Amino acid sequence: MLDKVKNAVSNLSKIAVEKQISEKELDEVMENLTIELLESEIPFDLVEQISENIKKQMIGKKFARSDEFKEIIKNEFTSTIKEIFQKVEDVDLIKLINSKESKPFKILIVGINGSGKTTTVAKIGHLLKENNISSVIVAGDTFRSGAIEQIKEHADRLELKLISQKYGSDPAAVARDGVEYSKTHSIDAVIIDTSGRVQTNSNLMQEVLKIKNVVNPDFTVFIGDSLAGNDLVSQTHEFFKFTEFNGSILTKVDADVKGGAILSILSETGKPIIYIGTGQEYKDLEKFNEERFLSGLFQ
Ligand SMILES: Nc1nc2c(ncn2[C@@H]2O[C@H](COP(=O)(O)OP(=O)(O)OP(=O)(O)O)[C@@H](O)[C@H]2O)c(=O)[nH]1
Ligand SMILES: [Mg+2]
Repeated sequence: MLDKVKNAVSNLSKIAVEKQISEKELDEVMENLTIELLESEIPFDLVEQISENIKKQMIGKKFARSDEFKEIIKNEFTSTIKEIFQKVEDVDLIKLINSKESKPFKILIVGINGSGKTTTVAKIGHLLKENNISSVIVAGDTFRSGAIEQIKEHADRLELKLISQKYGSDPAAVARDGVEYSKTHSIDAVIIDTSGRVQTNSNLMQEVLKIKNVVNPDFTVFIGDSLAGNDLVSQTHEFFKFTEFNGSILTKVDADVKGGAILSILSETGKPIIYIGTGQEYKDLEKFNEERFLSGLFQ
């Protein structure tokens, strides 16, 4: 992860140890570093902040060893990223569900089309089952053709009850059915899938808001495709504005991710990444590990 960042750091350290670096030279070097950091999809604000801090510590200094300079960069990255992590609350979905007294715990899944919502709904159903939490799935995508069959297949494979209506029906009504069913059958959790949308598609955004108003979810999860790169920043921003989601799940992290997107989501919203999707199987849902993310940056 973040190979580009590693290269930038190592190039920069070669220059600095050769001679004492002037402000002008430093500017040039930092500009290159900035470009490389942006290419690794680290959000602009953070790149600026990191670059400024490194510059302050660098001007006029001559380093005895290249390691010394690498340390400065590493420390600067680590402390900036740790600061972001510290602002984000730590959420354990399983604990949240178990601590809710009145059943069911309602989970609403939102995100743009193809981001991995339906797959993640199934993964969550599987995870809850493993934790002895009963759940039903709501086929809240009544819009895209094939969506109901797709989620039915997952529900059947997981042996979970699916609440659905026909195509074109009101997703908020289907979600309400799911909640009512759960109440009468003492089900612990309801997982509500929704239709994919582009973040500017206001009709679909209104649809999500209606579901929110009708069922009053306990936890709204934004599903972000980690391969969406910089577009993920604007998606996150738009969805957060409309839905005020409580946390996100980043999918497709098993693919070649540049990594900066993870920081975008956290710094944009201050809301936690509760899981990451690491494959297409039900078991491929892992807790996001901050320490592992950080240590991966400077392996
Ligand atoms: N490799 C990998 N593929 C994933 C992951 N999550 C989802 N996918 C794949 O991404 C594709 C889209 O997933 P869906 O779950 O259908 O996405 P969606 O958001 O429900 O899409 P729409 O219903 O069209 O809005 C599928 O081929 C999934 O198998 C993941 O964590 N890793
Ligand atoms: Mg779907």
